[in-house]
Amino acid sequence: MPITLYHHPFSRAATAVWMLEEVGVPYELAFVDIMKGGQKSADLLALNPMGKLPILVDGDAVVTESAAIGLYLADRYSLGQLAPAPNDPARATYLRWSLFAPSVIEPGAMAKAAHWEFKPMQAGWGDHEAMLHAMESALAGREFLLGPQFSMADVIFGATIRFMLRFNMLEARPAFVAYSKRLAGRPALQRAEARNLAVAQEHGLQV
Ligand SMILES: N[C@@H](CCC(=O)N[C@@H](CS)C(=O)NCC(=O)O)C(=O)O
Repeated sequence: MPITLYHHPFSRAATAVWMLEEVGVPYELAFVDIMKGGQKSADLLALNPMGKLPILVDGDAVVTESAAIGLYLADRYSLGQLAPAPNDPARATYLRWSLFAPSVIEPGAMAKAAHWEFKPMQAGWGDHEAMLHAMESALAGREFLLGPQFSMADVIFGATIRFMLRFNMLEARPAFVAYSKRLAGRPALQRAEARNLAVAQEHGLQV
């Protein structure tokens, strides 16, 4: 049975398509009209009580949370390639930046954009300048987060950077812009963008 991704092209599910294209397993997309609240249907709430996309179903496995979907797919279908094996020291760097994206960059950028009041010592995403510096240090002198080796961490971390740059939620520092351009050269990302666009057109969505 192929993997099913509950999907809308203007959601984080678009990144999950990139993840699936990188691992190269067969999958099908189940369109969910998030504008009409399809993600809050009883069937989908049973899969994700948050009522959000993306949701990936692979046999008996149900995975939600974009980063978890990427980590799951890489471990399950590309261990030793897109995911360093558990006994590989590179796994530490891999996990570190994969989790940094949803736990620090996403709330950190949102906090800045929405002018949240918070104490950096108490908020898990901390000080904004420190976050930017940490991100730059992760990329300094490297083609990808693990060096020359592209990994699923680049999809997770990179998709977050690309989204934030696109919507002016992240300072366009040279390291981020250059990394984003390197990622744009990934054939799997190009296939994913074409597939997301095709779904948008099929459903008459304005791109
Ligand atoms: N932390 C979740 C966030 C998921 C999320 O916020 N999804 C949005 C689309 S990008 C959604 O489904 N929004 C519809 C809603 O909240 O009703 C993840 O990384 O997957």
